[in-house]
Order: sequence, then C-alpha cells, then structure tokens
Amino acid sequence: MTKELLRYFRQKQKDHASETLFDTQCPFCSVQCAMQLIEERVVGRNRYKVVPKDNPTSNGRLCIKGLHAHQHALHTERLQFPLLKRNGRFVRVSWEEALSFIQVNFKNIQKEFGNDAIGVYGGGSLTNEEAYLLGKFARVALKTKYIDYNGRYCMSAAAAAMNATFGLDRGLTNKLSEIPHARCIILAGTNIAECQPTIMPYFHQAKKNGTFFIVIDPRETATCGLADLHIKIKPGTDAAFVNGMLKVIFAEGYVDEQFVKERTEGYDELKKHIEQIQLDEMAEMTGIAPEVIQFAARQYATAPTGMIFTARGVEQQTNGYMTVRNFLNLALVTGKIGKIGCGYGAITGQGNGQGGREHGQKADQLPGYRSIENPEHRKYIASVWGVPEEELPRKGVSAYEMMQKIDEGEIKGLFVMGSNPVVSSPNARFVKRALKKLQCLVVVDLFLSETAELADLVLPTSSYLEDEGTMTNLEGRVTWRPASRKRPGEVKHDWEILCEIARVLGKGDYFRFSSAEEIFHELRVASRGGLADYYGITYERLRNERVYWPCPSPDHPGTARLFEQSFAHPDGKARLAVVDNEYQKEQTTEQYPIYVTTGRVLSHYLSGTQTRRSPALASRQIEAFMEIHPNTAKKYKIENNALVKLETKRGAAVVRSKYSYKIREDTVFVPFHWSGKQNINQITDDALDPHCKMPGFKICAARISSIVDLEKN
Ligand SMILES: Nc1nc2c(c(=O)[nH]1)N[C@H]1C(S)=C(S)[C@@H](COP(=O)(O)OP(=O)(O)OC[C@H]3O[C@@H](n4cnc5c(=O)[nH]c(N)nc54)[C@H](O)[C@@H]3O)O[C@H]1N2
Ligand SMILES: Nc1nc2c(c(=O)[nH]1)N[C@H]1C(S)=C(S)[C@@H](COP(=O)(O)OP(=O)(O)OC[C@H]3O[C@@H](n4cnc5c(=O)[nH]c(N)nc54)[C@H](O)[C@@H]3O)O[C@H]1N2
Ligand code: SF4
Ligand SMILES: [Mo]
Repeated sequence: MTKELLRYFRQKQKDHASETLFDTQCPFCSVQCAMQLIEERVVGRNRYKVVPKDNPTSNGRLCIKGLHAHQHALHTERLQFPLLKRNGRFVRVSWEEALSFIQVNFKNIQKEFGNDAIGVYGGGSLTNEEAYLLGKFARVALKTKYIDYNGRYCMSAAAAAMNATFGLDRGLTNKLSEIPHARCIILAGTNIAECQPTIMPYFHQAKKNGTFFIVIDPRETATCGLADLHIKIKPGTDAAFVNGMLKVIFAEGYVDEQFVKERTEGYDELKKHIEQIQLDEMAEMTGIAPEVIQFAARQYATAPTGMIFTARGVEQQTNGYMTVRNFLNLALVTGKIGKIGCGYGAITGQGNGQGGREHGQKADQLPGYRSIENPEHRKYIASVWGVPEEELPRKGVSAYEMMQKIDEGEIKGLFVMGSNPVVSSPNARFVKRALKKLQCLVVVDLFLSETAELADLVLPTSSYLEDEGTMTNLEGRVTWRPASRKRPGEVKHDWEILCEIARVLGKGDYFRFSSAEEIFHELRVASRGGLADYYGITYERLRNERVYWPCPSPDHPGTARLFEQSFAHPDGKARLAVVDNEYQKEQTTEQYPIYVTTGRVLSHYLSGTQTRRSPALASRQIEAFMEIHPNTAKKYKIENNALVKLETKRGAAVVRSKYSYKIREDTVFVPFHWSGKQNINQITDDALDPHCKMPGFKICAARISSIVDLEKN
C-alpha cells in the first residue's frame, strides 16, 4: 500500500471516529426535556443522532419532536445574514447596514410620531435572559409603552385567573411527581398525550394507583385514553359545567367548611350564586346529562386527594379567565390545594412559556412579576436599570390590540422577536393587512417565516443548539440550557442583537453584556423581592439542579409546593369568584351552522415554521385537516379526504376532511400549524376576553362545504 493510500485510510478512520457531543434541551414545549445531539463526521457528510438525557422532569424521556428538533436547526433554509428588502426583494446586507437601517428608521418614526409609535412583539421561546432584555429594551432603549408577546395568546387567561384567586401565577402549584398521589384528576381542555407527551407516565402511574380520571374535551383525544369519565362537552361551556359540579357539591354537603373559612374570601357570595343555579339548565347548556355532572362532582369531591389541570381548550375562550376561576373555586371549596396530591395546574405551552411571562415582556409588567403601574415596583426597577422612574413608560396594550393599533396607524414601526403572528393571530387576514401598513417592520427569526416575508429587515438569530440561556419549565423550575454548536454564517444571538440595536440608538451603556450569564445576574437582582423571585438561583446551581422559584436566597432550596400555609394575597387568603354561565361567544346560526375548534397535533409545533422544515416531523402530518363526525359530513355532503372550505365572516380556509367518530356532531377540529390557504386563523374570531385579552381561538361559527360539488358530479 502506498504511503498516500495509507494516509488516506487513516484520515478516513479518524473522520469516522470523530464525533462532537452537544448537550442541550428540546426547543419546543414547556417540559424542556434534556437531550444530547451527537454529530458524527463521516467522510463527506455529517450524521446526527439524538439521545435523551436524564432530568427530574421527564426522567430521560423524549417525544418525536425532541428527537427530530435538530432537523430544522441544521436546515439549509436557516437565515445566515441580515436581509433588507429593496424594491420588493430581499438582499443580503452587512450587520452595519442593518443596524444603521434600524437607527435611521426607528429614530425618524419616533421623532415624527413619538416614542410609542414603535411596538415590540416578543415570544415564549426566548430564554429568560432574552425575554428580560426585550422588556428592558422596549422601556429603556425605545422608551415605548407598546410591548407584548405571543404568550398573550397562550397563558394569559390562566395567569390572570391564578393571580386573582391565589395572588400568584405559577403554572403548577405542585411537583409533577405528586400526580400519582391524587386520587381524582380532572383534565379540562388539555391534550397532554400530544402536547406534553413525556409527562404522561406521571398520569399512567396515577392510573395504576387507581386514580379516577375525568377528561373534559369535545373530542376523544389520545389523552382520553386515561379517562374513566369522558365529558364530551359542547365547546365553550366549561364554566357552566363547573357551576353544575359546584351545585352538586353545595347541595350534597361536600364543602370543606374549615378550609373555606380559614383560607378563602367570598364564600357567601359564591354560595348565594350557586343556590340559584339549576342543574338541568347546566345540563342543557353543556350537552352533558345531569346525572353525569352529579357523578363527576361526587367523584372529585369525595376523593381524599385531587388535582385539576386546565390548558388552552378552556382558556382560549372569551370567558377563559372566568372559566379558570371556576375550576379554582372547585379546588378551593373542596380544600384540595396546598397538600400532597392536591393542587391545580395550567399546563404551560411554549418552551419558556413560564419564564417568558415573568420578567417584563407583558404590556403591564416589570421583571419578577412586578407591575408597571405600581409606584414602588417602578422605583425599584428604575434603580436597577439606572434610569429615572418618571422615564419608564406606563402600561401598553395586549398582542392583538397592538395589531389593531397598527391598523389604525398609531403604531408605525414593529420589532418582532420570536413569533409568527401572521399565522398564529386570530383573524389572520386582518393581521396580515395591518402589518403591511407599517412603515418599518423588523423581524428576528431563524427562518423567513410568513411574518418575516412581510418585513423590511430580517435579522438572523441563533437556534437552541447555539444559544445558551435559562428556561423556566411548566413546573416553575428554572433550567439551564447549555449550547456550544457554532452559529452558521453571521448569525447573532437575540440578546446580542438587542444590545447592538440599543448601542446604535445611543443607549449602549444600559446594555453592556457579554454573556447570557451576565444578563441573568441582572435579572436575579431585578426579580429580587418580587413574586417570581430568582435571586437565589445562579448558573452555578443550575449546572447541577433545576430550581423551583420563588427562591429568594442562594441557600434557599426553592419552593416546590405552593400555598401550603397561605396564599399570596396580602391577607393570605384565596379569593372565590362568582362565575356566570352567560358570555359573549360566536354562536352558530343558519348561515354559519358549525362550531370550529382549533388546536394541535403531536408532530407539529405552533405556526409550523420549525416543524414544517423537519422532514421526519412534516411527513407524519403533511397538511392541515378537519376532523369531522361522519354524520355531520353526510349532512354537508363532504366525503372523507376531500378538500373542504371553511368560511366565516372574516375569511376562508381550505383543508382536507378526516372522518372521526371521536368528535361531537356539532363541532369540527382543525389544527393551526399551516400557512397560506390552510391557515385556520383566517377564519377565527378576534373577540377578546375582557379580563386578560385572550382571543377566543377555541370557538367560532362557520359554514363548511366540499370544494367539489358532489351534486354536480
Ligand atoms: N405537539 C405539540 N405540542 C405542543 C404544542 C404544539 O404546537 N404541538 N404547543 C405548545 C403550546 S404553546 C401550548 S399552549 C400547549 C397547548 O396544549 P393544549 O391546550 O393541550 O392543546 P390544544 O390542542 O390547543 O387544546 C387542547 C384541547 O382542548 C380541546 N377543546 C377545544 N375546545 C374546548 C372547550 O370548549 N372545552 C374543553 N374542555 N376543551 C376544548 C381540544 O379538542 C383539544 O384537544 O401545547 C404545547 N405543546
Ligand atoms: N387557531 C389557533 N391559533 C393559535 C393557537 C391555537 O390553539 N389555535 N394557539 C396560540 C398559542 S397557545 C401560541 S403559544 C401562539 C404561538 O404562535 P407563534 O408565536 O407564531 O409561534 P411559533 O411558531 O413558535 O413562532 C415563533 C417564531 O419564532 C421563531 N423562533 C424560534 N425560536 C426562536 C428564538 O429563539 N429567537 C427568535 N428570534 N425566533 C425564534 C420561529 O422560527 C417562528 O417563526 O399561537 C397561538 N395561535
Ligand atoms: S416537545 Fe416537549 S415533550 Fe417533546 S421532547 Fe420536546 S420538550 Fe420534551
Ligand atoms: Mo401556547
């Protein structure tokens, strides 16, 4: 063998052997499963393998989304350079040009129309550090009051309800590991089997222990496999269902009088309200027989322990806030909270859906769950940031209301970081039209998303494999996500982008950070003494553990179970609420006779920007569909697997029909992960919950028709 050949084979062997390991966390849902990407260099190309890593939340489990998350992060369509739109087409520009474009345009807009003419729109996939910095960026660098984020569409109803009832909003009041201790579990509008699959074993263990499961959903979902009792409820009527349960609990004497007296306020009003409730009326409204409501109430109330979980099915309604408050009433009047196996959980959605709602991305919020309208809170944060208190803006408006302000011309420039509102907003046609009116739209994304396509400037950001930071998972546990993969092209981290824009806007002194950890130090101080207190959490700790907040000092163990002794209101008591059955929601009519509800499938994530680019995930569900009961389909002459048009006053969408006996006959279900004609948000209703401004994504009245007219064929 010649020397050259030998060298060649040696090199080949070396290439084969060479592999790089990247420790990380899945970028998708709120469980934040830990994993490792193994990059094997095989001559000529790389091979990738993903292995789960042990962690106390999902105990080394991964779902298919985690297993394939690297496919989008490594995709050739990843943005690598800033893109500026010139004559309707994107051209590559340098970072200097991009930054100076922002400097000139944002400054001009603010000079002419005032500071509030620029809006900021964030997201729940940003790290804690970036979410915190985005809030500071809006208030200090841009001095605008208009900032909100996609979590408004996600956690706002449950967050507002927990704040009002408990005085504190943390997704789960108890550890996941307490689930097997609950003897009765209510799952309302939550499809955990498809949306947080790796926490299912906690529920399976409960099932093995003999727990009674009540699952409330208009569809028989994969999660319904757990159900001892499936409540196939008429969409939008959960508040009435709970009123029915409360009626039974009051009438049959299941109230925990001592708990109610010692730990709650508002019992007499609630009692009076429930006395007026007629069980038969609740049955009529919800489509659930009175005996079934009675049975559910008895099961939950008489179980020695119990937990209630809600998610977007009951929360993404125009009465989502009040509905959650009623579920909290249920836990409180039966004393099922603050003990092992007794509690409530709003199953958080996005990877950092919890942390992203704590540190200032919200319109009315300052870090650590502080309020931007509270003088003491303003003073404290102004001192941490080194700015005069009177210069901090006041509260702005919610995500969808920002779109309305854009349409009305009050907001002229928008900075989007980590969201794709053209696909994910209700009444998406309106939103698209509004965004086109902007004088200047800047989008920071991994891809040329449907929203980025409309932008004047698109900035490329790093993915989860490249961007270190902390995330707070559905349990309220802060996790550290390492990231060591090299960024492609000229990609920058979100936090670097914010610091650089602040610099060109003349505010660089407030944004002198050279690592995520440095930002976290400032976040710790900013959150200190707030409800979401991170002061005791450091990177050093996080490298070894996942810490529950509140954690006020470095020697504090973190708080796993909330409300053991008292609630977070100043008097320590929880607030019961009187919840009406009546509410404004789009009702079916002769012209629009079918309820449409929307949601998710296992293999896709949100607006689909990421999962539609992953061959392994996209191939499992290549297009949108409409789940429809065969009896309903027959009535509207819709064949199985046929293209169907769904229409409301707001617009139309076209998807393929999918027969299923698992859905109610008055309702169809369409997932929202697709764009263009398939985007179901073109028909959804933009009515907002008056308390928290959550859109009613989960219900609208539509007309459906086969695109092929069967009569004519
Ligand atoms: N695979 C996957 N997982 C995800 C996501 C994803 O996009 N894909 N997204 C993540 C995010 S951000 C979120 S917010 C969570 C969402 O998690 P979930 O809220 O569990 O998901 P959805 O599918 O939106 O809605 C849950 C269920 O509500 C039901 N529903 C609809 N209307 C009603 C109603 O009126 N009453 C009741 N009781 N139920 C109703 C639907 O049929 C559906 O099964 O998932 C997270 N995990
Ligand atoms: N009809 C209907 N509509 C809904 C819902 C529903 O149930 N039904 N659910 C609502 C809910 S719960 C949610 S959470 C919203 C979510 O809706 P979106 O906010 O639109 O969700 P994503 O698809 O995650 O959009 C995130 C965008 O940011 C990019 N991105 C990902 N990671 C990063 C990052 O680290 N930095 C930056 N700068 N960009 C990043 C992605 O490529 C993507 O383009 O949708 C809401 N819309
Ligand atoms: S999508 Fe959620 S459950 Fe699945 S691997 Fe990722 S973090 Fe875990
Ligand atoms: Mo969400």
